[in-house]
Amino acid sequence: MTRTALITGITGQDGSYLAEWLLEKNYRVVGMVRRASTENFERIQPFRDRIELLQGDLLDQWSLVRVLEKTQPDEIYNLAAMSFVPTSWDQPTLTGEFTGLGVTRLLDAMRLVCPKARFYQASSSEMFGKVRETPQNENTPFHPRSPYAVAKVYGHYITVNYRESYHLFAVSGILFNHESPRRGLEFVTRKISDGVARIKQGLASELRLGNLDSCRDWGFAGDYVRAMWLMLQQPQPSDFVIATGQSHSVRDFCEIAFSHVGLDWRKFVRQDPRFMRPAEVDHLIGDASRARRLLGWEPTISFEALVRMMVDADLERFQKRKD
Ligand code: NAP
Ligand code: F7E
Repeated sequence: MTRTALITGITGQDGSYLAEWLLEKNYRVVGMVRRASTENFERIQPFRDRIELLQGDLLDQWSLVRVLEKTQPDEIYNLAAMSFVPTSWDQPTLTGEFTGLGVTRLLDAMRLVCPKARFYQASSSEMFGKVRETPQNENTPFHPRSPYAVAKVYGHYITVNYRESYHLFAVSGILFNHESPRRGLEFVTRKISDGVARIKQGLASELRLGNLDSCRDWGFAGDYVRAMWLMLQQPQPSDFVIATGQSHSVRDFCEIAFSHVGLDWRKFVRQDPRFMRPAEVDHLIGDASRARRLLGWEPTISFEALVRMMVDADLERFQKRKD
């Protein structure tokens, strides 16, 4: 029988990869989108005619109830959030509404309309923040360092709480940074790959960045959406860390990205205090051994291959514009 999945945040990086993965598995895929004066469907355009879109907003409880009533999903993937960390200092309460309370609204709607569905919450390694141990696993205490991360901790615990209180199949995936050519342009990896392509094409002469020392465990988004699906196929609901187990600095990313096109990053990258954060997360590295053991999940793309993939995609984008 055809299974139905509802994805909130389908227009985002992960939503688009997850929709593709579920379509391959013959799911009926329904995406929840918020109303905008101009459609923002670039990432889902290639398979737009194979999915259904319904309007709803994490801020509006009844819109969520209506979306669930119309969809009657077997699986719900809550990927929608205000996901850019710096913006969360400028809009802390709105971030709390979307990224934190929005999770409760969706869980309550599910409890009312489809309590037998399975629910995935997009939790984040940012919750570890000022890390208490290295590497971080499912039992590492949280110390969030931004309003975004604080909201994600709330979203994480409300998911655990609804599982324990109401016996919902609700799980939280604690995903470390994952990137791709579909990453938003403001995140550091895409900012670098886009900057390298611009410089290579003669469209820019420098790239201004913030903290070059911070380290992240970066993987490929296409690999990470598989882990989301696997979590909802388990006999019992539980939470998982998803990561590569390798950490690199922003400087490392620059070095590989620039050298891939034959340039020396030191000639082009400038540090700019505008991109420094009021409180930084210095070093993240995940231990995904539980996911390897129980889900059979493995990343397939190395850090170096990821950097090259992103630079090549941006170079091609600029090349196409020229042709
Ligand atoms: P993204 O590209 O920023 O996508 C976010 C999505 O949320 C977009 O589709 C956006 O819609 C939607 N959205 C925002 N506010 C909404 C609202 N009020 N109502 C309905 N939809 C709303 O994020 P991503 O990188 O794909 O990440 C997906 C999820 O995983 C997010 O929750 C993020 O916080 C979390 N996460 C990401 C990473 C990572 O490294 N990528 C790691 C851990 C966790 P619009 O197109 O209308 O803006
Ligand atoms: O920053 C440093 C910055 O914005 C990474 C989101 O998907 O992953 C993402 O959050 C690091 C930080 O991602 C610039 O200070 C230096 O230390 O790419 P980012 P993030 O903050 O790690 C987690 C897991 C999520 O859950 C989030 O939703 O790079 N950095 N210079 C810079 N960062 C940016 N954005 N721009 C710079 O110029």
